[in-house]
Amino acid sequence: GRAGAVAAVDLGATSGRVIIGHVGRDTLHLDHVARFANGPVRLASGLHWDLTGLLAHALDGLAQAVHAESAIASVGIDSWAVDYVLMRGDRMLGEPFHYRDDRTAGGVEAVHAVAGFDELYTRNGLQFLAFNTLYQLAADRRDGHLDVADTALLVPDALAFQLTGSRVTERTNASTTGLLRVADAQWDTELMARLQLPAGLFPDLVDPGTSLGTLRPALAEQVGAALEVVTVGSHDTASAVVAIPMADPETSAYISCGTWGLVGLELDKPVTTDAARLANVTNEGGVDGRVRFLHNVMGLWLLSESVRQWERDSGQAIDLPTLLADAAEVPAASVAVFDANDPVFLAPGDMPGRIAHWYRSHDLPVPATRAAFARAIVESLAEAFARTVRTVAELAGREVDTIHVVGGGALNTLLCQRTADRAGLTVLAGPVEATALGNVLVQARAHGWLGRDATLEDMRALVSRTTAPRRYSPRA
Ligand code: LFR
Repeated sequence: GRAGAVAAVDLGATSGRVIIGHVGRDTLHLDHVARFANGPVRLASGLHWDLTGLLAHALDGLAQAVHAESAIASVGIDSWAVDYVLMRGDRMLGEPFHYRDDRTAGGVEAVHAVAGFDELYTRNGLQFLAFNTLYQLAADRRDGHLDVADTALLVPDALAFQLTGSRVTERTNASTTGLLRVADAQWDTELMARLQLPAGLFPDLVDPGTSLGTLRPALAEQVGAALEVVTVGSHDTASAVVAIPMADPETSAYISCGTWGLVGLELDKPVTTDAARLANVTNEGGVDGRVRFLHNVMGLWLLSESVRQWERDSGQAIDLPTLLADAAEVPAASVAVFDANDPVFLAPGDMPGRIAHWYRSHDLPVPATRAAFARAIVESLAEAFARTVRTVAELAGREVDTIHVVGGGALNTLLCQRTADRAGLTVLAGPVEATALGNVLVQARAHGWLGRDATLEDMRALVSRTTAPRRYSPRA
């Protein structure tokens, strides 16, 4: 069958990458061509993206990709959700805020004074997260930024605009703004009016797999090819879910585990019952209109941010595999579980200090060594994962027998095993690169390489044939 090559630009919490995907009916293979830093920048105004720097790195990476593989047909961009750049005409009004900036507390109050969480949940189906776009926009409105902006572009859409000049809003990412109706995945213009957000602030919605045209001529020259830009599940989690090799979504749960642990199910229809709202479970929009019924658990952020603090303290690099091997030797029963969902862990900074404070304020012993800390983090994540799988299954009325773990967390054997143990369910770990795979698969389908009517199930079957998951059986 026909196969071809596409490029993925994936912007994650610590790095951005440019990856080539070779995709066809029997082919699915990634080549990593470029990696660059993507940490938040602390400007005087708060925590920001460096979107301009990322654009330059992405262009360099695409030039390298074209150099390595001249037949690249298109590029797709994904990143984390909710963040956006304000524009006036073609001009960016400053670097976008990073969602871990704490300016949104006032935004939450302002929004809830107009529409309470119960009402919001029936309209948009989203779990409460203080950084959701609508709260960030309320903070911007308070600070006067919306007086000069005419458009807001979600981050992957903002990069696509820089590349092509096309202004769109990709639908899976739009579903995380709080401004999309869960019932029909269209803009909630009535809510926007009540929140005094300008009508048409976000451009028209498009689905994954839509062509946005080719690179602007100057950029095509720089990259060495007039690449087409194609939308993908531009919310990284939406792309990751595309590539989860679920044999049967009815009996499978998943954990997209990187910086965050997104724990949930794929559904055909949203569940916005009182019980789902009280459990704070979200209904985000997936590729092909599927629903990502999930809850955000803090994820490996707890570990990576702890490691960063210990490295700052000691001035020495910490080897993560060694730390995790030491953690595996610490008896599970010797560490207490903490609440991995506590919002005190959201902001960057001294993570071991905040975890120690959590233990002390709950009258529980603070882990005595770094290995014990790491073990406590793994146990607490595994417990939150297992509990959340039970919750989402119960809320959706499903019998789950398998948990798929994808993303970087699939490499963490201790976490996978302890999740299996605490859930009493089989864990299938991998692929690690689910997000990039989902990105390139959706582009390949748009090009007709998988058959135009290829379904998510067809794409997942291809993932199954080309990557072997690692199995963890629950232990007593
Ligand atoms: C994961 C993710 C989550 C979203 C969080 C913030 O990278 O996209 O799905 O809730 O980041 O945007």
